[in-house]
Amino acid sequence: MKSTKFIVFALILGLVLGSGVFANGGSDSGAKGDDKIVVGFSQIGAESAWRVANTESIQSEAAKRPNIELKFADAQQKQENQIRAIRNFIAQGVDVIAFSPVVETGFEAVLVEAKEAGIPVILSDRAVDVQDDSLWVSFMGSDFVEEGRRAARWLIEEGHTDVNIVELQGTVGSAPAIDRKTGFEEIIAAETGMKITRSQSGDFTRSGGKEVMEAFLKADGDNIDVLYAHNDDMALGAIQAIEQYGLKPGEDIIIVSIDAVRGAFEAMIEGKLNCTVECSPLLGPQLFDAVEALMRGETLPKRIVTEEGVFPMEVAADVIDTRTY
Ligand code: GYE
Repeated sequence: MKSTKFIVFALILGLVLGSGVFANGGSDSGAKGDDKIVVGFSQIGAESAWRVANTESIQSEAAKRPNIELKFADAQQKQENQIRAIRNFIAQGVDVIAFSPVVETGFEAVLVEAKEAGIPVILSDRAVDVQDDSLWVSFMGSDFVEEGRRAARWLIEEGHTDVNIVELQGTVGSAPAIDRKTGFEEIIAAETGMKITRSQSGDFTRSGGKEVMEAFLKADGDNIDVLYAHNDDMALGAIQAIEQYGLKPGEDIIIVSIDAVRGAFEAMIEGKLNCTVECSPLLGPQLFDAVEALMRGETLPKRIVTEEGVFPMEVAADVIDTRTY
């Protein structure tokens, strides 16, 4: 039923475009005989500095490669928009679909549609939770569980082991929010003095981080020793909330977050953020290397992990100029 509908739709679209989009799964960019690899990328949105840098990396890398045509869609943090974008890519007969899934679950049906249409799917940055792993060819991005562990280990190494911790979680149901919580909890489990007293989502945004931190402070102000934020943007929003509340971020409340974006280094130089764990958004080059390898008929590794470090405030001033995002 679905495939009949798809064929009818494809025929109509093919007639409208009249450009052989479906014949070679190639480009509809206009140039005759041009054999570009058409990649449909569904991005989550522009919720954080990390995401903006990730989009820039993907778009600028695509622009550098004459054999690549990128179709880019911004889902504004909504899963339904992502599903719609992926369906459009399938209807257009792109060669490869890549996307960064806003949440882990709920993508099964559309991934089956892509598979039935013979279009390989690469997961970029975030993973999906599906039974059938053959619905995607490769997942490239960070080890979020390890990032959570690194944040916790840094606190322990610095002696912050008798502390009440508040946690600002990322988007509910997203791979980084789930995994960063898991990794952090795994490490602090062995420390009886380290307790997460409050934990809520700030949706990975600066405004979300500020708002939730205000509520934490209102409820518990003097009993918060540490803030663990799943990304820098939420930590930066929380810093504002802490200052407005009359406490000193980085001193009265120790703050560790994840991403290592420029704003985090600036906050560390000002003494307001204590540590950031790196999560690189610069996935463009490896994404298009993978796309090209796939089109040459190579089998991609199922998992490509990004290499990353940890930056405490003491090194911020020395390192900031080497940061590119
Ligand atoms: O940490 C956060 C962004 O998926 C790793 O998404 C990414 C996360 C990143 O909004 O800042």
